[in-house]
Amino acid sequence: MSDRVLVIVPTYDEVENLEPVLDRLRASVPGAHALVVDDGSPDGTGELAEKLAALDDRVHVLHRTAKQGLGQAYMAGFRWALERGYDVLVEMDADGSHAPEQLPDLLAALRTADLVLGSRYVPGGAVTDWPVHRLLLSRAGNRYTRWALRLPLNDATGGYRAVRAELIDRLPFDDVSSHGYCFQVDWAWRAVRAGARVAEVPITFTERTSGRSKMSGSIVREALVRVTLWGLQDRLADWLPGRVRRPVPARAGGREAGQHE
Ligand SMILES: Nc1nc2c(ncn2[C@@H]2O[C@H](COP(=O)(O)OP(=O)(O)OP(=O)(O)O)[C@@H](O)[C@H]2O)c(=O)[nH]1
Ligand SMILES: [Mg+2]
Repeated sequence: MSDRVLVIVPTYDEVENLEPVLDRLRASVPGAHALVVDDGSPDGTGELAEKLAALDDRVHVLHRTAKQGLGQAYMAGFRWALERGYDVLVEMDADGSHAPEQLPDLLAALRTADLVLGSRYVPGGAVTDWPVHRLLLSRAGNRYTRWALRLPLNDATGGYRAVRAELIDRLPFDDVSSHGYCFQVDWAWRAVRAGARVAEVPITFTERTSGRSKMSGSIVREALVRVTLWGLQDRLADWLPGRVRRPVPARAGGREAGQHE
Protein backbone atom coordinates (compact mmCIF):
# COMPACT_ATOMS: atom_id res chain seq x y z
CA MET A 1 0.00 0.00 0.00
CA SER A 2 1.55 3.29 -1.00
CA ASP A 3 -0.67 5.37 1.26
CA ARG A 4 1.16 7.28 3.96
CA VAL A 5 -0.06 5.73 7.19
CA LEU A 6 0.16 7.42 10.59
CA VAL A 7 -0.61 5.41 13.72
CA ILE A 8 -1.68 7.75 16.51
CA VAL A 9 -0.86 6.35 19.95
CA PRO A 10 -2.20 8.36 22.90
CA THR A 11 -0.22 7.83 26.08
CA TYR A 12 -0.60 8.56 29.73
CA ASP A 13 1.80 6.66 31.98
CA GLU A 14 2.68 3.90 29.53
CA VAL A 15 6.44 3.83 30.05
CA GLU A 16 6.63 0.02 30.15
CA ASN A 17 4.30 -0.50 27.22
CA LEU A 18 5.32 2.06 24.61
CA GLU A 19 8.54 0.56 23.26
CA PRO A 20 7.19 -2.99 22.85
CA VAL A 21 4.11 -1.73 21.03
CA LEU A 22 6.19 0.44 18.66
CA ASP A 23 8.54 -2.51 18.02
CA ARG A 24 5.60 -4.72 17.16
CA LEU A 25 4.18 -2.02 14.89
CA ARG A 26 7.51 -1.67 13.08
CA ALA A 27 7.61 -5.43 12.52
CA SER A 28 4.01 -5.62 11.38
CA VAL A 29 3.73 -2.58 9.09
CA PRO A 30 7.27 -1.30 8.49
CA GLY A 31 6.17 1.61 6.31
CA ALA A 32 3.83 3.14 8.89
CA HIS A 33 4.75 6.19 10.93
CA ALA A 34 3.73 6.56 14.57
CA LEU A 35 2.71 9.67 16.48
CA VAL A 36 2.84 9.38 20.26
CA VAL A 37 0.47 11.94 21.81
CA ASP A 38 1.57 12.23 25.42
CA ASP A 39 -0.26 14.33 28.00
CA GLY A 40 2.74 15.09 30.20
CA SER A 41 2.89 11.59 31.74
CA PRO A 42 4.52 11.80 35.18
CA ASP A 43 6.22 8.42 34.62
CA GLY A 44 8.46 9.71 31.81
CA THR A 45 6.59 8.24 28.81
CA GLY A 46 7.06 11.54 26.96
CA GLU A 47 10.84 11.49 27.45
CA LEU A 48 11.00 7.85 26.37
CA ALA A 49 9.00 8.71 23.26
CA GLU A 50 11.55 11.45 22.44
CA LYS A 51 14.39 8.93 22.75
CA LEU A 52 12.61 6.47 20.48
CA ALA A 53 11.87 9.24 17.97
CA ALA A 54 15.56 10.21 17.90
CA LEU A 55 16.42 6.63 16.90
CA ASP A 56 13.76 6.22 14.21
CA ASP A 57 12.49 8.94 11.89
CA ARG A 58 9.16 7.10 11.54
CA VAL A 59 8.39 7.92 15.19
CA HIS A 60 7.05 11.37 16.12
CA VAL A 61 5.94 12.89 19.40
CA LEU A 62 3.33 15.46 20.29
CA HIS A 63 3.52 16.72 23.87
CA ARG A 64 0.54 18.19 25.58
CA THR A 65 0.85 19.88 28.91
CA ALA A 66 -1.99 18.35 30.88
CA LYS A 67 -4.08 15.19 30.90
CA GLN A 68 -7.12 16.19 28.88
CA GLY A 69 -8.56 12.82 27.93
CA LEU A 70 -8.49 10.56 24.94
CA GLY A 71 -10.76 12.71 22.76
CA GLN A 72 -8.60 15.81 23.00
CA ALA A 73 -5.44 13.77 22.42
CA TYR A 74 -6.87 12.18 19.26
CA MET A 75 -8.18 15.46 17.90
CA ALA A 76 -4.72 17.01 18.33
CA GLY A 77 -3.24 13.96 16.59
CA PHE A 78 -5.73 14.22 13.72
CA ARG A 79 -4.85 17.90 13.19
CA TRP A 80 -1.14 17.08 13.27
CA ALA A 81 -1.62 14.35 10.66
CA LEU A 82 -3.79 16.44 8.31
CA GLU A 83 -1.27 19.29 8.38
CA ARG A 84 1.40 16.83 7.24
CA GLY A 85 -0.55 15.15 4.46
CA TYR A 86 -0.93 11.59 5.75
CA ASP A 87 -3.47 9.54 3.78
CA VAL A 88 -4.53 7.07 6.45
CA LEU A 89 -4.80 7.60 10.20
CA VAL A 90 -4.92 4.79 12.72
CA GLU A 91 -6.00 4.87 16.37
CA MET A 92 -4.16 2.40 18.58
CA ASP A 93 -3.79 2.13 22.36
CA ALA A 94 -0.28 2.03 23.80
CA ASP A 95 -1.04 -0.70 26.32
CA GLY A 96 -0.82 -3.66 23.95
CA SER A 97 -4.58 -4.24 23.89
CA HIS A 98 -4.66 -3.55 20.15
CA ALA A 99 -2.38 -5.99 18.37
CA PRO A 100 -0.20 -4.27 15.77
CA GLU A 101 -0.11 -7.67 14.04
CA GLN A 102 -3.78 -7.14 13.10
CA LEU A 103 -3.21 -3.71 11.56
CA PRO A 104 -2.73 -5.21 8.05
CA ASP A 105 -6.31 -6.56 8.30
CA LEU A 106 -7.64 -3.09 9.09
CA LEU A 107 -5.63 -1.50 6.30
CA ALA A 108 -6.77 -4.13 3.80
CA ALA A 109 -10.42 -3.45 4.65
CA LEU A 110 -9.80 0.27 4.17
CA ARG A 111 -9.35 -0.34 0.44
CA THR A 112 -13.12 -0.47 0.13
CA ALA A 113 -14.13 1.63 3.15
CA ASP A 114 -13.58 5.11 4.55
CA LEU A 115 -13.48 3.94 8.15
CA VAL A 116 -12.60 0.51 9.51
CA LEU A 117 -13.40 -0.40 13.08
CA GLY A 118 -11.48 -3.16 14.78
CA SER A 119 -14.39 -5.00 16.36
CA ARG A 120 -14.48 -7.31 19.37
CA TYR A 121 -18.12 -8.13 18.75
CA VAL A 122 -18.34 -9.46 15.20
CA PRO A 123 -17.78 -13.15 14.37
CA GLY A 124 -14.07 -13.85 14.80
CA GLY A 125 -13.60 -11.00 17.26
CA ALA A 126 -12.57 -11.73 20.84
CA VAL A 127 -11.63 -10.29 24.20
CA THR A 128 -9.07 -12.11 26.31
CA ASP A 129 -8.48 -11.77 30.04
CA TRP A 130 -11.35 -9.46 30.88
CA PRO A 131 -13.29 -10.15 34.05
CA VAL A 132 -16.93 -10.96 33.37
CA HIS A 133 -18.21 -7.62 34.73
CA ARG A 134 -15.96 -5.65 32.35
CA LEU A 135 -17.06 -7.70 29.36
CA LEU A 136 -20.72 -7.33 30.31
CA LEU A 137 -20.31 -3.56 30.72
CA SER A 138 -18.69 -3.23 27.31
CA ARG A 139 -21.18 -5.50 25.54
CA ALA A 140 -24.18 -3.85 27.18
CA GLY A 141 -22.74 -0.41 26.45
CA ASN A 142 -22.39 -1.29 22.79
CA ARG A 143 -25.89 -2.80 22.53
CA TYR A 144 -27.35 0.28 24.20
CA THR A 145 -25.40 2.64 21.94
CA ARG A 146 -26.55 0.74 18.86
CA TRP A 147 -30.17 0.99 19.96
CA ALA A 148 -30.15 4.56 21.37
CA LEU A 149 -28.35 6.11 18.40
CA ARG A 150 -29.73 3.73 15.76
CA LEU A 151 -26.12 3.16 14.87
CA PRO A 152 -25.55 0.01 12.81
CA LEU A 153 -22.24 -0.89 14.47
CA ASN A 154 -21.29 -3.73 16.80
CA ASP A 155 -18.33 -2.09 18.51
CA ALA A 156 -18.73 1.68 18.43
CA THR A 157 -16.80 2.20 21.67
CA GLY A 158 -13.67 0.43 20.47
CA GLY A 159 -10.51 2.40 19.91
CA TYR A 160 -8.66 0.39 17.25
CA ARG A 161 -9.53 2.05 13.94
CA ALA A 162 -8.18 3.03 10.56
CA VAL A 163 -9.66 5.95 8.67
CA ARG A 164 -9.03 7.80 5.44
CA ALA A 165 -7.72 11.30 6.11
CA GLU A 166 -10.32 12.72 3.70
CA LEU A 167 -13.09 11.54 5.99
CA ILE A 168 -11.51 13.09 9.08
CA ASP A 169 -11.03 16.29 7.10
CA ARG A 170 -14.72 16.56 6.23
CA LEU A 171 -16.22 15.57 9.58
CA PRO A 172 -17.09 18.46 11.90
CA PHE A 173 -14.89 18.05 14.98
CA ASP A 174 -15.12 21.58 16.38
CA ASP A 175 -18.08 20.80 18.63
CA VAL A 176 -16.80 17.45 19.89
CA SER A 177 -16.29 17.70 23.62
CA SER A 178 -16.32 14.03 24.66
CA HIS A 179 -13.33 13.03 26.70
CA GLY A 180 -13.25 9.29 27.28
CA TYR A 181 -14.24 6.50 24.88
CA CYS A 182 -17.48 8.36 24.32
CA PHE A 183 -15.32 10.23 21.80
CA GLN A 184 -15.14 7.02 19.75
CA VAL A 185 -18.93 6.71 19.69
CA ASP A 186 -19.27 10.40 18.89
CA TRP A 187 -17.16 10.39 15.77
CA ALA A 188 -18.24 6.93 14.53
CA TRP A 189 -21.78 8.29 14.57
CA ARG A 190 -20.70 11.41 12.70
CA ALA A 191 -19.02 9.20 10.10
CA VAL A 192 -22.12 7.02 9.61
CA ARG A 193 -24.39 10.06 9.39
CA ALA A 194 -22.03 11.66 6.89
CA GLY A 195 -22.61 8.65 4.63
CA ALA A 196 -19.12 7.19 5.07
CA ARG A 197 -18.49 3.56 4.16
CA VAL A 198 -17.84 1.95 7.54
CA ALA A 199 -16.56 -1.63 7.88
CA GLU A 200 -15.93 -3.73 10.97
CA VAL A 201 -13.17 -6.32 11.01
CA PRO A 202 -12.66 -8.80 13.85
CA ILE A 203 -9.87 -8.14 16.33
CA THR A 204 -8.63 -9.89 19.43
CA PHE A 205 -8.47 -7.40 22.28
CA THR A 206 -6.02 -8.34 25.01
CA GLU A 207 -6.15 -6.78 28.46
CA ARG A 208 -3.08 -4.77 29.39
CA THR A 209 -0.39 -6.64 31.34
CA SER A 210 1.45 -3.56 32.69
CA GLY A 211 0.48 -0.12 33.83
CA ARG A 212 -2.79 1.18 35.09
CA SER A 213 -6.11 1.49 33.26
CA LYS A 214 -7.49 5.01 32.86
CA MET A 215 -11.03 3.69 32.64
CA SER A 216 -13.07 5.24 35.42
CA GLY A 217 -16.62 5.63 36.63
CA SER A 218 -16.70 9.16 35.25
CA ILE A 219 -15.74 7.93 31.76
CA VAL A 220 -18.55 5.35 31.84
CA ARG A 221 -21.00 7.98 33.15
CA GLU A 222 -19.98 10.45 30.45
CA ALA A 223 -20.73 7.87 27.77
CA LEU A 224 -24.04 6.79 29.29
CA VAL A 225 -25.33 10.32 29.82
CA ARG A 226 -24.23 11.65 26.45
CA VAL A 227 -25.48 8.67 24.43
CA THR A 228 -28.84 8.88 26.20
CA LEU A 229 -29.17 12.63 25.58
CA TRP A 230 -28.09 12.33 21.94
CA GLY A 231 -30.56 9.49 21.37
CA LEU A 232 -33.42 11.48 22.90
CA GLN A 233 -32.52 14.62 20.97
CA ASP A 234 -32.33 12.64 17.73
CA ARG A 235 -35.80 11.15 18.28
CA LEU A 236 -37.22 14.54 19.22
CA ALA A 237 -35.88 15.81 15.91
CA ASP A 238 -37.96 13.06 14.23
CA TRP A 239 -41.10 14.18 16.02
CA LEU A 240 -40.53 17.94 15.78
CA PRO A 241 -38.75 18.39 12.47
CA GLY A 242 -37.27 21.86 12.08
CA ARG A 243 -37.84 22.64 15.78
CA VAL A 244 -35.25 20.38 17.33
CA ARG A 245 -31.71 20.30 16.06
CA ARG A 246 -30.15 16.87 15.56
CA PRO A 247 -27.02 16.22 17.64
CA VAL A 248 -25.39 14.98 14.44
CA PRO A 249 -26.79 15.83 11.00
CA ALA A 250 -28.74 13.10 9.22
CA ARG A 251 -27.04 11.31 6.37
CA ALA A 252 -26.55 13.35 3.21
CA GLY A 253 -29.50 12.51 0.98
CA GLY A 254 -31.43 11.25 4.01
CA ARG A 255 -34.68 12.45 5.49
CA GLU A 256 -33.46 15.77 6.76
CA ALA A 257 -30.22 16.24 4.93
CA GLY A 258 -28.98 19.80 5.15
CA GLN A 259 -31.97 20.93 7.19
CA HIS A 260 -30.21 21.82 10.37
CA GLU A 261 -26.58 22.44 9.55
N1 LIG B 1 -2.72 11.40 25.75
C1 LIG B 1 -3.62 10.77 26.54
N2 LIG B 1 -3.72 9.43 26.48
C2 LIG B 1 -4.61 8.81 27.29
C3 LIG B 1 -5.45 9.52 28.19
N3 LIG B 1 -6.24 8.62 28.83
C4 LIG B 1 -5.90 7.41 28.36
N4 LIG B 1 -4.91 7.52 27.43
C5 LIG B 1 -4.29 6.45 26.63
O1 LIG B 1 -5.32 5.88 25.87
C6 LIG B 1 -5.14 4.49 25.73
C7 LIG B 1 -6.36 3.77 26.32
O2 LIG B 1 -6.43 3.99 27.70
P1 LIG B 1 -6.61 2.81 28.77
O3 LIG B 1 -6.21 3.26 30.12
O4 LIG B 1 -5.92 1.61 28.25
O5 LIG B 1 -8.14 2.69 28.77
P2 LIG B 1 -8.96 1.48 28.34
O6 LIG B 1 -8.28 0.78 27.21
O7 LIG B 1 -10.36 1.98 28.14
O8 LIG B 1 -8.92 0.63 29.67
P3 LIG B 1 -8.25 -0.82 29.90
O9 LIG B 1 -9.05 -1.77 29.13
O10 LIG B 1 -8.38 -1.05 31.36
O11 LIG B 1 -6.84 -0.78 29.43
C8 LIG B 1 -3.85 4.16 26.44
O12 LIG B 1 -2.80 4.16 25.50
C9 LIG B 1 -3.71 5.31 27.44
O13 LIG B 1 -2.37 5.56 27.81
C10 LIG B 1 -5.31 10.95 28.24
O14 LIG B 1 -5.99 11.65 28.97
N5 LIG B 1 -4.40 11.51 27.39
MG1 LIG C 1 -6.49 -0.17 27.51
